[in-house]
Amino acid sequence: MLRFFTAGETHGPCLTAIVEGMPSGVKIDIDKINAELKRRQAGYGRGGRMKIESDRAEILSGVRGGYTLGSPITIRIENRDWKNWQDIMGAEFSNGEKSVTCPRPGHADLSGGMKYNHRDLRNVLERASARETAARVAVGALVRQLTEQFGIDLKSRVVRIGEIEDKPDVLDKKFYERVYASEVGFGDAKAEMECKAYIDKIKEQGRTVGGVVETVVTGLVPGIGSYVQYDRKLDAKIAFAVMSIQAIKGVEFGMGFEVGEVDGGKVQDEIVYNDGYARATNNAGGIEGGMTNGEPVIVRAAMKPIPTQYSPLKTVDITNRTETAASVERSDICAVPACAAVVESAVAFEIANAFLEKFGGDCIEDIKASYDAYVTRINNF
Ligand code: EPS
Repeated sequence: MLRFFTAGETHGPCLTAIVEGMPSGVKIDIDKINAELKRRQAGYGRGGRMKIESDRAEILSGVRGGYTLGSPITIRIENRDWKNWQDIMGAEFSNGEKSVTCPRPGHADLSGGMKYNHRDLRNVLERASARETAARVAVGALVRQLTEQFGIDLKSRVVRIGEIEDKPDVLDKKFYERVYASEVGFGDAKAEMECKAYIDKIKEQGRTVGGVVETVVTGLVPGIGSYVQYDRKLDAKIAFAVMSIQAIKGVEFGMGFEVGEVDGGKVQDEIVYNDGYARATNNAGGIEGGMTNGEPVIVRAAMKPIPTQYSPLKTVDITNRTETAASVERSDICAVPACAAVVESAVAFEIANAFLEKFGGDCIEDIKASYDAYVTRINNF
């Protein structure tokens, strides 16, 4: 079983992740982790922080000479902004400056302050910040280096940002090349231009904007996950992981919420046989009964607009309980393209974990033997 924890405040010295359960003998390319971190930092509408940071992963344990040892893997990402916050965020000394007492609607500020009894809401937002997703992206980029050896690939795109939608005809290699080169994560150049103008307009209004992102996983054999117990269902695990990402408000698979709008003949995917079992359509989004069915897994997530509004909303100052304007923390206008990289990483982790649950072993050789035996058996089914 794979597990991970993250630690770190957004203006602390660094973010740290510890990943437990990676088998031994997996070749790790740190450049692949750094490429995903870079992707998470990009996108039209990001705030000032991304100009300061240039996120890079450092592996402190569990990997030797480019191969996993089977022991816990520690990843560290330095916060370059720390040098500007040492006197405020130090573990041994804080001058108490930049305190926050006007909680932002939509952020963890107020409930977090009440729960942990913090009168300075900075103590909440420092950890609640989406900066933490850098650590999760590093974890996803690490563990998918195991599943990619079995032909499992993940790709993501932005479906919509606010009012602007990207409507591709086909999700082929060329389309994703355009998506990965696009500042808004769209494949269509005209929609991208419209979207950038739209984000500019939102910025002028002092507002932020959310959107919808989609991750597609290919190369999965049928039978990953299980129907026998609620907490072994792959879609449930993916939904949990994706919902746990800051600002995510909804998760759907395949046809998603539309399944409630049409009859069953238009929802269920007919089974066909061409040199192997397949589905004529993929409305299920690759998962039936909590298990992969061999079709691509399609996950979409809705991200709400980031809480900090440059034209602030109403709130209450916790020092005197009077109505006032919410505090303005440096923030992003739109972080939807970055969110696509984060969702992809969360999905990558759950896929790797479920893969190991099915083919688990302590070293890569045992996993390969188990995988090959299973593929041979189901090919004769
Ligand atoms: C983020 C870093 C943060 C924010 C943003 C995401 O850095 P800072 O607070 O120093 O500007 O830019 O987080 C939020 C807006 C939030 O509300 O969580 C990052 O690294 O992605």
